[in-house]
Amino acid sequence: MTTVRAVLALGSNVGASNDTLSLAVGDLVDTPRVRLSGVSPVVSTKAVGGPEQPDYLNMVIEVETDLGPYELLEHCQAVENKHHRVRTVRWGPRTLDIDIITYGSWTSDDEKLTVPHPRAAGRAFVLQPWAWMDGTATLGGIPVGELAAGADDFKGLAPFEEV
Ligand code: A4P
Ligand code: MG
Repeated sequence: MTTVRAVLALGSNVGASNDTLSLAVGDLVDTPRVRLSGVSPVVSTKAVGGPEQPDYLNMVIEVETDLGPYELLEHCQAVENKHHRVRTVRWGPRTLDIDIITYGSWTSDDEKLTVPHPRAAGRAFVLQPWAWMDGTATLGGIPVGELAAGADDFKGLAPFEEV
């Protein structure tokens, strides 16, 4: 059986986001077919794109999985649905979003599953937690920490602190 390392990005800006993120990580690995191999800190981020909306909490995890890429997408969407994800406007507020950022060295330009995630390389809310989780990570051959520092939303990115 082939095992692949995948990087997943989680985001939430509706409801008890910090709780949702930690429950979602538990749900994602609540199958022997997905094992957790890395967890980033949670960051508080300004919404990028979409309508006026609350700040997000974002984080990144790494998993080892024998699910195929489309099976992993279905699994991520089932966890989003469990956390009452409702799709209204594009880039609108959400209880939970889970994106597949990379899936081993597999690439795809299918609209249903584009990998690496087409917008990840320009988003500090994905890149910076990823760099903190894995200082050796690269995307398109460039260190993710370097990409994060060059992203438009890098300034003001802060670790989440519980109040
Ligand atoms: N899809 C294609 N490729 C992928 C992939 N690599 N991972 C398809 C996951 N899904 C992928 O996604 C729409 C469709 O994309 C899915 O049906 C799937 O088949 P969605 O989750 O329903 O909608 P979405 O997330 O609103 O769309 P999109 O375009 O993926 O949005 P983004 O690019 O993920 O942006 N600002 C901050 N600070 N933090 C955030 O987390 N997130 C977004 C969403 C915008 N601004 C944000 C944040
Ligand atoms: Mg999404």
